[in-house]
Amino acid sequence: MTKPELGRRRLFAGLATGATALGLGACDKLSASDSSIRKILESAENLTLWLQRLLIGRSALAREFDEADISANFKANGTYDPDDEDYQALARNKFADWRLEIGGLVERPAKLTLEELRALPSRSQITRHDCVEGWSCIGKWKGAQLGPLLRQVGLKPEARYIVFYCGDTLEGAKYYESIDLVDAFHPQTILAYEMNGGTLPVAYGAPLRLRVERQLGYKTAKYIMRIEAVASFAKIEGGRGGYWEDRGYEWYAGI
Ligand SMILES: Nc1nc2c(c(=O)[nH]1)N[C@H]1C(S)=C(S)[C@@H](COP(=O)(O)O)O[C@H]1N2
Ligand SMILES: [Mo]
Repeated sequence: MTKPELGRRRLFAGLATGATALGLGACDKLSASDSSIRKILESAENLTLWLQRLLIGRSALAREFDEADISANFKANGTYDPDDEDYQALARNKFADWRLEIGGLVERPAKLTLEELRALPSRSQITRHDCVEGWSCIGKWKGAQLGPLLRQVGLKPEARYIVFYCGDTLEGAKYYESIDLVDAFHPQTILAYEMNGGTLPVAYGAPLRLRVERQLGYKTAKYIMRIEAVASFAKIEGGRGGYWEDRGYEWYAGI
């Protein structure tokens, strides 16, 4: 996979130069009134998305590793023990009462138990998790592939994004995330219920977390409670498609 990596590095170098040319440091916050600068940055983000899809391909796999590469201590980040009452009640009962709700623009809304999820087409993968903070860990994940599950519930033609609603609250807001249908139907996009050969621990998102392997860690929603197919995420929470996106991170976090 050297070729895409080269392309990617060159691309990011180009984008970084673009941001510098605009006189923006990494930590500069854009005010809502800086709409022209915002538009340039947003078009740069779209460029990242489309160039990556062009260079790397819509279904190319993220690199997979060997058992020997698995990190001895996978860092738990963000929420690692939700203190939300409803989550705690579910955890106390070992998630026996937990159901994954699937709704929105689907033909057959569903509520699935963990048992039912485990019976769906699954995939195991050893991948590297890259956090935007600059650390990486390698872990082994097993879960239900999102694509077949979406086919089972039947997406309506207007559906363009899949939104994941989580059970944890960070500074007063529930965590949530979204991906487009290219990533949703990618073979490595799984709803993971196992990590490193055992049941997914609470610290890593029990009972179910998203693995989307060609994007940064913040896209990998932990503590998933509900999935919704939508035409647009403009009216959800802050309107930018995710908890961290609403606070300034890019919606497309390709790596
Ligand atoms: N529900 C939820 N999902 C989340 C987060 C969170 O705080 N809450 N943090 C994100 C971030 S920034 C990272 S790097 C990864 C961390 O996953 P880990 O704890 O398995 O390392 O989860 C992501 N998904
Ligand atoms: Mo992260």
